Amino acid sequence: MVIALIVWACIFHTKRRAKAELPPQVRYNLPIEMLYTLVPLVMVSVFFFFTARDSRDLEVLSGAPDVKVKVEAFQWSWRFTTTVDGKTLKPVVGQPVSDYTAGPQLVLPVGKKIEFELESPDVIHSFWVPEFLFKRDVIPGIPENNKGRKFEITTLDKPGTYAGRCAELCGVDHSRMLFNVKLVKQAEFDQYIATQAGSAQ
Ligand SMILES: [Cu+2]
Repeated sequence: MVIALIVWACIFHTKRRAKAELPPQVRYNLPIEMLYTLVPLVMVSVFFFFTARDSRDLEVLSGAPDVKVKVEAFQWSWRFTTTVDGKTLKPVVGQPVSDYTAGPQLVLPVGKKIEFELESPDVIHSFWVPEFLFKRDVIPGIPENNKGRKFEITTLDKPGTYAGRCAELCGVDHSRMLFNVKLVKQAEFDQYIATQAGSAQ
């Protein structure tokens, strides 16, 4: 359509050039100038409102999560350290893999509040479990106990194994920085804790 209009303009509007008449001028047209000032202003304000509201909600920490998980992202895998009822389990450490089911597995109970604390010793990574509809950059150098490295979510109500990945290009094996989150019922989670507790540090 654009090409057709260009061709049409080239063919039918070349002869008039000789007349050198100015087209209708719209400078100092107050209604139009107000319109193109106010419309973008309103649009940006609306976007800003929803962004500010949602980013505030996403940063809320209840301070009373059911499970705490320390997530260490490194080139190129993950280390998960789970703490439940004051008990810290042995960390789960992964290696670069090409299938998320082969990556490190984070076991969590369904429908519970989980507080994640993110840490990176090297470059920026991004913790992403697509099914959770949540993603957060793992930025090195944020001091401990800083709110910027924590977030809280409530896990899905559906047991299953969910793919997780790094969502920030972080080096040669970025695409193999895969992991999985296994959501289980509370009873099964308790059992998991019991089996892991023996090797707790
Ligand atoms: Cu990464």
